[in-house]
This record gives sequence, structure tokens and C-alpha cells, in this order.
Amino acid sequence: MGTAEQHVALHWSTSEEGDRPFILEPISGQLNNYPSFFSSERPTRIIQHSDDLVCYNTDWLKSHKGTSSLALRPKTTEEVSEIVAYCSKNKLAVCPQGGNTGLVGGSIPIFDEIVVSMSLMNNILHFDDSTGILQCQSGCILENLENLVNDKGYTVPVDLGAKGSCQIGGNISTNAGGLRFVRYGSLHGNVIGLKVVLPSGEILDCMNTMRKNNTGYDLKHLFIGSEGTLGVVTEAAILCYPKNSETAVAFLGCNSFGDVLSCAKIVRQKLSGLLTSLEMLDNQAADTLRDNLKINVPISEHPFYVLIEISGSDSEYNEKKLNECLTLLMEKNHVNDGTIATELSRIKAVWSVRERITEALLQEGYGYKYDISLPLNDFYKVVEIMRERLDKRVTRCVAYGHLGDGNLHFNATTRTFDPEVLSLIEPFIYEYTSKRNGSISAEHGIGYKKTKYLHFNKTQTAINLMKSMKALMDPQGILNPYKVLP
Ligand code: FAD
Ligand code: 2HG
Ligand code: ZN
Repeated sequence: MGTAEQHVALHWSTSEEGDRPFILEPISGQLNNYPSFFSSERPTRIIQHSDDLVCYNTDWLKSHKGTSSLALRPKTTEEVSEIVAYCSKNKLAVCPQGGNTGLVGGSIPIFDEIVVSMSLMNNILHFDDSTGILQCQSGCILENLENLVNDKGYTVPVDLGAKGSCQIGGNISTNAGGLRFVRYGSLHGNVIGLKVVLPSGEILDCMNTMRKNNTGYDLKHLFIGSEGTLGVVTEAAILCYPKNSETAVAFLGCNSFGDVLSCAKIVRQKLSGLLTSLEMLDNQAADTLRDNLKINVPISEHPFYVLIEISGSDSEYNEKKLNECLTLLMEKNHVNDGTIATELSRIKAVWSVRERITEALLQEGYGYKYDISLPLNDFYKVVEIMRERLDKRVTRCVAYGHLGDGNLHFNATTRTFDPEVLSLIEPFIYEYTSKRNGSISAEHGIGYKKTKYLHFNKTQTAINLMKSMKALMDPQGILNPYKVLP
């Protein structure tokens, strides 16, 4: 039986541990009465051995270890429903888990919650190649979906560095932003329908496949970005977009952040309609890649780098527009060096410079990770302030992010966890962000790690309403407890 003492969250403080809403009971003794799939495929669908449970209990950043003694791997919505209904009846806590690439501790049990892993729910249900609407189970890996729809001339609206492991259900539950947000917008706009198992075990079927559907409250939005606290997403209908045949990526070097901003402004204007990504990284991010993954930027060293991706149907037109834009940027001295990639292997190589920074940082020891959005004029100031505050106490302060969306990823690293460093960053960075009307979590969510900072973005009235909604939908608090709400 789990106790508060078993709580082994490594480096972040929890709210009062006494807050734990109920005692979790071991389920193992009751498995015989449990849904049918347990008997037929026991070893692969009921995970109980402590060695096999390690990956379900540990987050991607390896910053938290839960103590779950049971992970279940359903294959259908009905099985999820049976599991959750059983847990509801027996007051057992459940942690829905997708690809477990989340960065805020939302996907792992905090104590001994039962992990419901969605990894076997990976069936494609239907793809309509005239509307681009893809229906699939929520455990489909994002990259597999992209490859599938690519073959039919489409692209999925979300792309991120974790695409090889993250699942569409996890993307939806975190409302993941990623690298194409500037073109296709958020999953709130691109998820057309959802099927969800509610905390009671009841199935809520909102698998609408019509673009237009104004029939009262649009309930699917409750589950997009609520990080598994209101329901388990089991199926989704996603709007995919016609894939442009011609893609080009430009990687540019800038001498100052002012130049980065001027560059962003001109790129938006000159490449409007073609732009799919507008990203940045600073030289410390590039150093991290070079030192830890032996990946080098494809141009000469600069304090800042901007990555632009454009896509369209006419390569000549793309080339003309890109060349005009880059010529202007060079003439105005906003850009000092740059390279363009149009061939797939080179495009991928250039993208790895941006996509693999998170992985490079992980090798550095302990990471203090911040995912904030700020008005562009304040975007990089916070990094400079943090560098001054942290000085030699940290190995590095690194900044990169989704420039086109005003979303900064600020990361500091130390070899091992240092509470003094943490206290120099938090709550300062959240206060700074909040004062400028930014977001303390632009895309990764609140999870377990940020619950106590929610008030920096939500008023007390909003938090109270969120709590009331949670209490209404999950009166026993069994679904992903300790997450999102303070
Ligand atoms: P998990 O990590 O398993 O879960 C995340 C949350 O969703 C948890 O609260 C979990 O309980 C809940 N959940 C998962 N599946 C379900 C379900 N079916 N039903 C209900 N709840 C569920 N995020 C971005 O937004 N943009 C990025 O660019 C980005 N890049 C990343 C790059 C790397 C290298 C890594 C490691 C992470 C990155 N992330 C990014 C964070 C993360 O990958 C995303 O948040 C992703 O959407 C999580 O998907 P997942 O399947 O791994 O979900
Ligand atoms: C990205 O944009 C991800 O690369 C991860 O959101 C950010 O590691 C991070 O801080
Ligand atoms: Zn990001």
C-alpha cells in the first residue's frame, strides 16, 4: 500500500503531502475478478514485475520515480472503460500514460497510482483523403501518423522533437504546441472529434467528423490540454492538411537578439502563406549540442540562430520568395551567414540542430526547465537576467524556442540538483513572466511540477472553477491525482 513516505519525487517540492485525497489499495489480490483480457494475454498487458515497471514509473527527464505496482495495457475503449469503472468502484487512482515524453511530471504516478498505458491502442480507424480527417486510437505514435498521412498527400498539424515516441493522445491531452504551430495553430483547432472514458468509466463519444458542429457546449475542448485529469482519451479525429510537395529550410546566423526580432518580423511579412516554422536558438544551445551530441550548426558561429521552414507547391516560387527575403535580411545586416536546405536528408540534418537540444541538455546532469511565453520585446531579456542571477552556479543557461509563437524554452543545468539554483530561478521567472502577461507554461502543461505556480496565470476564480469542474467530473479524484490543480 502506498504511503506518503513512498513519495520519491526527487527535486521538486510538492504541496502538502497530507493533501493526498485517499489511500490507494493494492489491486493485485483482486485481479481474478478483473476484465477478461487479463487472463488471455497476461504477461504483455498486465505489468507487475518491478523491473518491468521502471519505465512506467519514471519520466523522460528521469527526474521523478513513482511507485506504481501495476501498469495495464488496454486495446480498446471498452477495456479502458472497464478498467476505469473498476477503479472508480474501488476508489483506485489511475495515471493515464501515453508515450511518457511529457516534461512536467504529468505522465508518471506520483505514488502508486495504476498506470493505464495507451501504447497498445495504436490502430488507425479511418482516413478520409478528401477532407483530410484522420480517425485513430489515441495510442498511435505521432510519427507513424505523419508517415501514414504523408503517403496520402497530407500532413498532421503537429510536429515535435519527441514525435518518434509521443502519442497523439498525449499530444491532445497536453495540447502540444511544437514546430508547426505558427502555420496550423493549436490542437484546439485541429481536433475535430474525441472519444473519452470519463472517471466513472462511462464512455463519452464526441467522435464528430464534421468541420462545423455548433450544437451547444463543445465538450471535447475539456479534454484537450487537461492532462488526463478529466478523462482518458481513447480515440481522436484530427484535421490533417494537404502536404506541400516543396519544402525548404533556412538556417541563419544573427549577431544580436535585436537582429533576431527584425528577422522574425521580415520573415513573417515576406514569407506569409509559406511559413511553416520560425524557430530560434542561442549559441549556448548550440554549444550544448556540440559538446554532448557532437552535432554542429551548419554555418559559422553566431550568438543567435534562426531556423525558418517554408513549404508550398511550387519550388521556383518558394525559391524566389526565400531568396528575396534572405537578400533583404542580409542587406539590412540582420543576418550575417546562412544556409538553405531543400533536399530531404539535409533538411533533416538542419532540423536535428533544433530538435535535439532537449536530448543534449539531458546529458548535462540536472536540468531546470522553463517553457514560457513572453511578448517578443521581453523574450530574451529574461535569459540575460537569469544568466546574471545564476552566474557560475550553473554549467549553462540555454535559450531556444518557438520564436514565431513567442514561446521561449529557457534551461539551466548543473551537474547535480542544487536547491540554491532552484531558489534563484523560482518563483522569480514566473513572477517576471506573469507581470508581462506571459504564460508560465506555454506548451508543456502544468503536470505535477508546476501546480503551485498555476496562480501566476489563472485567477482564483478561474482556479475555483477548474476545481469545481474536476469535482463534478471526478468526484473521487481518481484520475491523474496531484496533477494540474494546486
Ligand atoms: P505523456 O508524456 O505520456 O503524457 C502527457 C500527459 O498527458 C500526462 O498528464 C498524461 O497523463 C496525459 N495523457 C497521455 N495520454 C493520455 C490519454 N490518452 N488520455 C488522457 N491523458 C493522457 N511538447 C510541446 O508541446 N512542444 C514541443 O515542441 C515538444 N517537444 C518535445 C521534445 C522532446 C525531445 C521531448 C522529450 C518532449 C517534448 N515535448 C514537447 C513534450 C511532450 O512530448 C509533449 O507534451 C507530448 O505531447 C506528450 O505526449 P506523450 O504521448 O508522451 O504523453
Ligand atoms: C522543444 O521545443 C520542446 O524542443 C522541449 O518543447 C523544450 O526541452 C525543452 O525545454
Ligand atoms: Zn517547444
